[in-house]
Amino acid sequence: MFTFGKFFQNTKLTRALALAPLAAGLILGGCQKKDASASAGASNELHLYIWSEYIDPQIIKDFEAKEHCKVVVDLYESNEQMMAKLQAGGLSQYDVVVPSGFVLPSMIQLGLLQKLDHAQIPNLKNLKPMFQKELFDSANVYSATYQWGTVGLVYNKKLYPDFKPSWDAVFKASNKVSFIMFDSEREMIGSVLKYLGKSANTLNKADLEAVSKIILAAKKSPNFLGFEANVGGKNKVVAGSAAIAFAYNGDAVKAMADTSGKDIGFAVPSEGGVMFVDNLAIPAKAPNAALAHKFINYILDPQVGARLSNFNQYATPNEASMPFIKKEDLANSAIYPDSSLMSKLEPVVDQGKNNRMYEELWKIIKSR
Ligand code: N2P
Repeated sequence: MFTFGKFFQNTKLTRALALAPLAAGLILGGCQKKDASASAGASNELHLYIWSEYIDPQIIKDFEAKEHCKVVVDLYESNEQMMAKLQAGGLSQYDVVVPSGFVLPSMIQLGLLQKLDHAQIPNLKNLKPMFQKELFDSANVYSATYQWGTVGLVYNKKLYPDFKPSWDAVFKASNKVSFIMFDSEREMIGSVLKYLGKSANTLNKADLEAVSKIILAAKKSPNFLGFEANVGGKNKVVAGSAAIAFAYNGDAVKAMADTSGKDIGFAVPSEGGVMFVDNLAIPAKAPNAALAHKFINYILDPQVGARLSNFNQYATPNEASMPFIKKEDLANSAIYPDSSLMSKLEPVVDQGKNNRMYEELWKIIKSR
């Protein structure tokens, strides 16, 4: 069980070990060169490939100080972008990636990830039981949950004073406000399916056709400003260059706090929406898997996990972090959905070979 005493003891112990004047080849820390075949310069570096705006920079600094290493951060804006990069040489460039649960099975199947060594991640036990046995990767064989959240609409109250929490706020043809749709295949399609009262994971052809009709009609609107992934739409709404956009909840809630006075709002529409569970994972050919395991274990520390969620304003999957989460965030249903919102949320799940149906639909949506 976690106690402050143990936390400080461990920290001291780690420092003492790292500073001990041992011969370089005998040091047990994670940052030293441990394998002669490791690529040059990778010996004391962790290459983290993560969504933009998804980690407190201080967490990275603290990890660097603890492990006497350098963390090199590269950013992506969507699961699709991350997977394409891994498949185009990135597999041996990154030590840690952060995929959503619904792409994990495909990544595992494609051989993009390596199994986690649980002996090196004792903090896995801190995850809430539901995340230790989650839908996407039961028993955390390849992944450890990072954060979870929802997709909804972020809007600028000055540009959209009569906003109502419905997907109609975007899709009603008579709307006169500028809008941005989401460049995230499954989450965009899934959100429109919820608008139609369908499962976000349906494979029913007629339902999928109805989705493409709605999105293609919206694309023709003079108010459509394009597709943006991750924080792209949120940034335009904050800047006042778009009235409304699809956004992940944490990014929008954080924007509301960071830009107070700019009148930003967020809601998951009343018809319901999709949720995601993001995970830490190690690419199959990671140059520094030992340090990657240390990083994952560090993130799962109760205090560090709380710091992560308190900064990001995404929900923590870490039970041991709960006592350290800001009270006002715990009470905020946009971060920790209450039971009425929860009943309207559906996690996007992998559909195996049938993922192809969404891919084909998405190609049509993007190309027309
Ligand atoms: C933070 C990234 C949110 C993650 N900007 C969505 N899966």
